[in-house]
Amino acid sequence: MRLKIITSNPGKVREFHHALGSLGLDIEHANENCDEIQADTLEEVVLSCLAQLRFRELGDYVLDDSGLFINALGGFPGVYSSYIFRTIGMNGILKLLDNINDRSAYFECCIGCSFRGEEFVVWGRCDGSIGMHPSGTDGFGFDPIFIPSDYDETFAEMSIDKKEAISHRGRAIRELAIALEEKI
Ligand code: ITT
Repeated sequence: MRLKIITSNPGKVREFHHALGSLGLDIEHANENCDEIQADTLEEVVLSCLAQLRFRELGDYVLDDSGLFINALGGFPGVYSSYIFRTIGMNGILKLLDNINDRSAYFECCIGCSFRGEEFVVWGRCDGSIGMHPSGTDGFGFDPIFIPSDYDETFAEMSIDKKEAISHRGRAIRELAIALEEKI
C-alpha cells in the first residue's frame, strides 16, 4: 500500500519513512501546499489542511501538525512551534525559561489521514522536560532541548528507533497503523 506524506519538513519525512516502512507501507513524499490557519489546537490545523487538500486527487495521504507545549509558559510555543523555531529558536526558548524551576513540557502530534476517500485523525503525546542547554545532533527541531520523562538524554541524543518507540509521532503513527489495518 502506498501513502503520501505531505510536509515541508524533511525530519518528519524521515520519521514517517522509518516507522511506516517497517509496517510494510510504501511512503512517498509530496510537497503539496496547505495554508496553515491560525488556530488554538493542532487538530483544527489538521482538519483545515484535510479540507483544503480534499479535491486535489492526491490519493491516500497523511499530514502531521505537531508542537512543543511548555507548561510554565502556558503551553507556548504549542501551535506556533514552527514559527518560534524559525525565529527565536531553541536558545530563545531557553532564555524564556531562565530562572523558572518548572521545566516540564510535552510534545504532541496530530496526524490527519485521507484513506480511500475517508478522513480521520489520530494523536500521540510524549511528556518530558526542557534541558538546560541543547545536546545531541540527531533528529530535528527542538529535539536537542527535549528530555523525555524517565530518560536522561534528549531526543537528539537518541537513535531514530529509540525516539520512535517513545515519541509523540511514534505513538501517533502506531495509532495510524491500527486505524489503517481496520480499514483494509
Ligand atoms: P509541515 O507543516 O510542512 O509539516 P513544519 O515544520 O512547519 O512542517 P509543524 O507546523 O507541525 O511542522 O511545526 C512543528 C514544529 O515543532 C517543527 O517545525 C519543529 O520545530 C517542532 N517539532 C515538531 N515535532 C518535533 C519533533 O519530533 N522533534 C523536535 N521538534 C519537533
